[in-house]
Amino acid sequence: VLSESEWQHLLKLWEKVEVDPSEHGKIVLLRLFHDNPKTLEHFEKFKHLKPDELKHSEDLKKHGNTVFTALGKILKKKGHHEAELKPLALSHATKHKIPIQFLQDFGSAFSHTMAEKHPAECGADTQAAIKKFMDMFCHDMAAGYKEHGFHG
Ligand code: CLN
Repeated sequence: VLSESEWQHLLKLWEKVEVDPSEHGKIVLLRLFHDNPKTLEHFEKFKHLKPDELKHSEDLKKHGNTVFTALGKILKKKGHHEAELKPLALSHATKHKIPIQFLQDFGSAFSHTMAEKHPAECGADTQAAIKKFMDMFCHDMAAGYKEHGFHG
């Protein structure tokens, strides 16, 4: 459970993200694909692109926007995100078949990117809050996965 001040740190950071969600999403996804190339294999639409094509892909920006818009909606619920997580757990478990480990890797890529891009809004307290938030997200997604019989 996150404290009110931890949520406030995250919401303050998110104001920076919302200035350009597609660019933030793209940078985090590129970092994730680099750190764990297996994550890229799950994307039919990206896995055949060469590194340089991926880097300049408008479609990746579009997907970055999709992911970060969803993540922002979840974050703003400050833990009361059952309704937002339900469809995500369903699609990522049964359609995309994404192991929970990949969601954790996404959390690391997200946290590192934020620390690099927004050092002023991303001190030790905020980084700890990001970790708590992503742990909560992964925990709740894993619970959703189990309901669909996926033990990724
Ligand atoms: Fe994801 C599609 C949100 C992490 C792989 N993902 C979507 C959609 C989201 C979304 C909204 C579109 C609707 C849907 O299918 O459902 N993804 C998120 C959020 C996170 C996330 C939020 C993390 C916080 N997703 C992941 C990864 C995983 C992945 C851990 C691999 C690398 S990052 N997601 C997918 C795939 C799709 C998808 C393969 C389908 C993309 C497509 O072909 O359109």
